[in-house]
Amino acid sequence: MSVKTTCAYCGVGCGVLADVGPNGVAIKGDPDHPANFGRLCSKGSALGETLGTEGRLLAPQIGDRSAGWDEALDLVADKFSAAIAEHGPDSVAFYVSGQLLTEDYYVINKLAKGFVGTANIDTNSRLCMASTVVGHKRAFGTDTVPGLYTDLEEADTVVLVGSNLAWCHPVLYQRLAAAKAARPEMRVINVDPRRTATCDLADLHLRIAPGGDVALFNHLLAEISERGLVDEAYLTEAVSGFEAALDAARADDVSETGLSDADLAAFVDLWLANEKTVTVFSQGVNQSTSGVDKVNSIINCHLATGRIGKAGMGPLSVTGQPNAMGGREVGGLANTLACHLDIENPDHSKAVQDFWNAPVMPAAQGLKAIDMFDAVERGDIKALWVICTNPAQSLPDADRVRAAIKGCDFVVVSDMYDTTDTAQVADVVLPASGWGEKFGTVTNSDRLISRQRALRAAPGKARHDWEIICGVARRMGFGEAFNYHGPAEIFREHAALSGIAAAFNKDFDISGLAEISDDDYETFEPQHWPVSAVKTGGRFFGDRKFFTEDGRARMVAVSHRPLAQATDEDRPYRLNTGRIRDQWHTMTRTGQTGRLTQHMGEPYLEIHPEDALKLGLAAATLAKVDSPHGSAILRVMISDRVTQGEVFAPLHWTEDTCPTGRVNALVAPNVDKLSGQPESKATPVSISPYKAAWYGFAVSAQKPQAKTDYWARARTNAGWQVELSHHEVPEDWQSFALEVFGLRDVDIMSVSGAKPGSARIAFQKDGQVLAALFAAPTPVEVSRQFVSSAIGSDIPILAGRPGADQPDPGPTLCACFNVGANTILRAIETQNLATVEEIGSALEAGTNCGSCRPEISAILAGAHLKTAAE
Ligand SMILES: Nc1nc2c(c(=O)[nH]1)N[C@H]1C(S)=C(S)[C@@H](COP(=O)(O)OP(=O)(O)OC[C@H]3O[C@@H](n4cnc5c(=O)[nH]c(N)nc54)[C@H](O)[C@@H]3O)O[C@H]1N2
Ligand SMILES: Nc1nc2c(c(=O)[nH]1)N[C@H]1C(S)=C(S)[C@@H](COP(=O)(O)OP(=O)(O)OC[C@H]3O[C@@H](n4cnc5c(=O)[nH]c(N)nc54)[C@H](O)[C@@H]3O)O[C@H]1N2
Ligand code: SF4
Ligand SMILES: [Mo]
Repeated sequence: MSVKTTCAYCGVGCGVLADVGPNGVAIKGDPDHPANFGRLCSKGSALGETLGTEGRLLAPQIGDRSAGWDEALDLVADKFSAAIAEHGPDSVAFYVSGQLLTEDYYVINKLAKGFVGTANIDTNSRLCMASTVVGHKRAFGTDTVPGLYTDLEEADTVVLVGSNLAWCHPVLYQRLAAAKAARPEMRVINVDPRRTATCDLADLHLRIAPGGDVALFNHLLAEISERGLVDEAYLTEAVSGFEAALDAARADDVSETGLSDADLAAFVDLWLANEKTVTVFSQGVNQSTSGVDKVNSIINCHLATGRIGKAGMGPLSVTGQPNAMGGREVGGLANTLACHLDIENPDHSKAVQDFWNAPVMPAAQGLKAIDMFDAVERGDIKALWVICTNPAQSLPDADRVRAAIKGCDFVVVSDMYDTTDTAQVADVVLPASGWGEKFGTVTNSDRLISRQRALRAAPGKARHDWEIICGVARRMGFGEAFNYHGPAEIFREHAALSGIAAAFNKDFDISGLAEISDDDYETFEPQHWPVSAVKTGGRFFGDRKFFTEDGRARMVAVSHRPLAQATDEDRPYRLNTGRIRDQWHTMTRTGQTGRLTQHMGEPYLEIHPEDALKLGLAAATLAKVDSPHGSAILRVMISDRVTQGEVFAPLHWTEDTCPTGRVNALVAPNVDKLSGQPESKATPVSISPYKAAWYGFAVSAQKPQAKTDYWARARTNAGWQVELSHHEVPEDWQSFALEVFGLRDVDIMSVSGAKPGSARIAFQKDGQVLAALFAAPTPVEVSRQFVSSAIGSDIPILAGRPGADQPDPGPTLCACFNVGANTILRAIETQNLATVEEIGSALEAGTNCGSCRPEISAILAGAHLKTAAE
């Protein structure tokens, strides 16, 4: 049976065909889905491998014990009701997620805003899309994404700003790559301080100074005017604020971009050469103390030239999470109301209250994420419910946030796992169903609503989020409003409410779906909103009408502001953070499959060669990174992909996978004053070598446990691996290793290593390797691939690498066909391969999901450089 569903991860929102068979779930891209037309990236293709129930929370947890649902839900309802009765509705808070389905998201907002009567409900979208939401509202009057994905393909110039599309929106990147291959005259510009995989497609890479984006787009606006390319007729008819925006732009200092005159001129020329220009932006723009201004500086240029609302042009904010857009529709943020209505507008509030038949509505906006956890820390929040997100890990100043949550009187977490940093400090953990078990709708970056469908029942007693929320709501006495039979009923209610919102001149109108039958909801095909009697699908603003009071778009006068904190002698490096190709956030799901952990199995600090030299950091050693908020220990990756003075670290590691790799322990909680979104990419830090007495690498069939200063654990195809390091050499390697592996009664294959700090030990039973540890005073040089694949076999593992007849494949690049970097390099050299396509034909690498193609291309470029130098 093939089930049509939507991918669990990014905002591209790819359609998936899942074939549920006796031996597991086979995943394919849905050829008919308008987001991906059959493509999937490495994460999407591996969805079937993440459905295991190992480690899943199977029953509600109260403290350290399992409990029944009635007891747990009664407790949650009682604690929330008691706090509200004693301290008022604003003494409770909800912190939710852009990974909830629209139906879940709608009911939790209805509960908080309409029935508890608090706007203290915020979401991880605060860390993600909040700046765009405010920027859109300032420019358009509503939070509207004007264009469609097809605009990217039709554009002649595509500018990517603060967006590593190749790794973070891989299928959209592939659509762009295919369009560029078909029309090589298309130009791509990448604006990013780092040289990322996305540069593979770029004709021009602007290595902008962190935070320099407003100055860049202000320069562009000034040049648009200077060169007489302002669309005067468009401005007269449809836009206000041009003069002030231009004055501010002219007054700005372009040197803040850190770019050369030649780069700036090339950028302006390319932007202006083609009317069909799309500017794509994401976290390099949003996660900034100037985030909202960055968004408006981009939109200003599109408005000044009238390049919006038509095919192949416009600003395009790509959303991160699968339902970031849906969250905006239901009014998931503390400063928004359902269906793009305004929480502080009494008429809007009254309309929603009447529709919900709700007892109370909050009069003002609630606490935004950072303020919410400050209030938790102060003890102002007496009961907190965290759903589908892990704030103790993903918020800035994460150690402090974790302590605040721990100190809160009553904390509930709804998650699929109870091992998350937040669940670990909660009073009650409720088992939620996850992707493949739950069903409802999500909306992607181009307003496409698609269905997620269940492939199987949730394990144990896990329940759907909407069921859990309604269970609590009923127990709090709000039964009538929360007696839903299923997601279809919730969807219909949401769609009906959107019709009421539309009467207030709002864009989000899906009232055409308000009477969708259960059957039609079941078979619902992906559809772009709006869906109403007036308009269905398509672009916005082609009619030159905006959702402001006077119907005109607004250009906003913005000026460059420096980053919140300057680097100085004590903290001379700027820490940039972001994502890697094959992991999703805190890895609770992508970390379940060895296939995805083989690309990058450990957190790292990317640092420029000159800086590494200055600091005495050798490749693959460990660095200690400090900020006033906390510290981290990270593997040193020396590379000129980052510029001097800037370092980059990925955000995915947690207490459970690498306790010293939690980068948010370092990140300062500075926020954009308008959006409340934190500047997660620009914290000043100091860096020093971590003084390791030894380094280790271990593999085992069972999950290893370590107590060393540094450890990073990941799944492999045959079990687990752990990287280790400590400031002291263990007294006895053998007992140390047995403790790490939790083994007893095993055969010791051999022990060697006369030098202090070095050892090679393997344990086996019945001739099969169960575990092995390699330790050395310098970073361990065994082949990770070989060693981890030896688990469960009788291969002589202690050699640490394959025999001469079986060359070491090196770190996995192609996750689909398990092809390593060394294999690719060897094939290039021995078979004289010159293109990514030729490598694909020879090795299959890069021929399925294509996520690794930019990296294969980088290896090719490196190999050719080497040949040229020889
Ligand atoms: N593989 C993978 N894909 C994902 C996710 C994931 O966890 N893993 N998460 C999803 C989510 S929720 C999101 S929000 C998206 C995020 O998608 P992206 O925004 O593409 O990802 P990031 O890596 O956070 O940051 C993008 C880039 O911003 C750059 N940057 C930093 N500072 C500046 C600056 O001042 N100006 C400019 N112009 N650029 C800057 C960084 O160097 C980085 O390369 O990815 C989604 N897709
Ligand atoms: N330094 C730094 N920090 C960042 C960022 C950055 O770029 N740099 N990016 C920020 C951004 S853009 C984002 S979006 C956040 C993401 O940060 P988080 O939202 O904290 O990260 P996730 O790992 O996605 O958390 C989702 C949780 O929900 C659980 N879960 C999955 N499905 C379900 C479900 O159906 N129901 C329930 N109840 N639980 C479920 C998962 O097991 C997981 O624990 O991180 C932010 N933090
Ligand atoms: S690009 Fe990858 S992660 Fe994003 S929705 Fe598509 S398959 Fe899923
Ligand atoms: Mo995000």
